[in-house]
Amino acid sequence: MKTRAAVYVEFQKPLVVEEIELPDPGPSQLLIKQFATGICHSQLHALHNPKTTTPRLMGHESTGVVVNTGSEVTHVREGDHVMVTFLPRSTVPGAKTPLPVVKWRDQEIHSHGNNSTWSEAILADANFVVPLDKSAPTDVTAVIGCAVMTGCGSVLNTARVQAGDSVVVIGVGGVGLAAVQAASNVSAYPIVAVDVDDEKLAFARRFGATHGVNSRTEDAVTRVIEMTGGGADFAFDAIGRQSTIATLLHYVRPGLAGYRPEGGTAVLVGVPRPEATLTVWDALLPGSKTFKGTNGGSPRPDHDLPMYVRWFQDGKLPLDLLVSRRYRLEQINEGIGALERGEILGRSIVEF
Ligand code: CND
Ligand code: ZN
Repeated sequence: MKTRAAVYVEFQKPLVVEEIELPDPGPSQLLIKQFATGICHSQLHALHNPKTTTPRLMGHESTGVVVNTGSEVTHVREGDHVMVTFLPRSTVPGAKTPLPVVKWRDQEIHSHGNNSTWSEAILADANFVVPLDKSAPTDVTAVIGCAVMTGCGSVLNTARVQAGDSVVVIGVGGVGLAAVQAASNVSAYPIVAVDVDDEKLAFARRFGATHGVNSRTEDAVTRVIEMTGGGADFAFDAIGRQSTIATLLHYVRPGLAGYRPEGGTAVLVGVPRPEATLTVWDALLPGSKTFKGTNGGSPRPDHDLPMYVRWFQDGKLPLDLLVSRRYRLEQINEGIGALERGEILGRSIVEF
């Protein structure tokens, strides 16, 4: 079928919205007519990476309704509402998911990752599609597939933060705010948001941050060490810049031999540049600290994504606050530009 998508045609040039052609679903695939999709900072990294080949389709979180399924798809049916994510529901080591061959201007066009959701309709493998209860709204839930899964999952699954643990989240954008909310939901304390923007720090309080530190005007590491009495149990870098990676372990408390030998844990959530480095000597070794990465919040999508929908429905995850701006597909470059300039509180979405 023919549909309209945002196509990244040429390096560093604005995307164009044009017709693409999707093949019929293969046995494990399904055709989804989309409701909404999120604009994640990871897409900006990809757009600015000279290694990203063009033409290419982008986007990795969305909601939609199933309009057609392949013969092997059993967990959802035509008419079901679904969430699309970028990590698989199940993995057979070594096995590869076949990507659909999508055509644009009569040539084959590549998908960025397992799905490309900046499109009115998509063909996705069933492994990346999770049912969305029909009682849930179909717009704000579009950010569950990445921002929420990654941010909340990094706290719940990767770090396993417990009640009373102290947490610092550096960078409170779409992903960082979800991390703050998950920390709040497990009763972590204090929950310190660190950002370069006072408005974003104030916004983070609405997701459960108990303190805010502007790292542009204060020495954030020193402030967090003071607030937490020696360093946080957990620090999350939800930006991934060289400067934030380099300081991340300094926010975390050292272990104390003979008292509490294990140090705190730093989790890298933001996507770093491939050449990013970490100096391990003073930051890691003497304090017996742990440094971890997280791929999408170490999720089990079938379990985690519906849980986040229930959190929203129970008032424990304000997705209607997290989604602060809405665009049409034709405005995709406006949305990308606004995120780039740091103008988006939380996350923006494209509605179809
Ligand atoms: P978004 O742009 O919404 O948020 C970034 C936040 O960081 C904003 O609030 C900024 O004001 C703030 N900020 C920028 N520079 C600094 C600084 N030097 N110190 C403190 N704060 C700063 O981004 P997002 O939430 O969409 O994405 C955040 C990161 O997470 C980004 O690197 C993205 O690629 C990554 C990510 C990782 C994964 C994963 O699987 N690990 C999945 N999705 C996104
Ligand atoms: Zn993302």
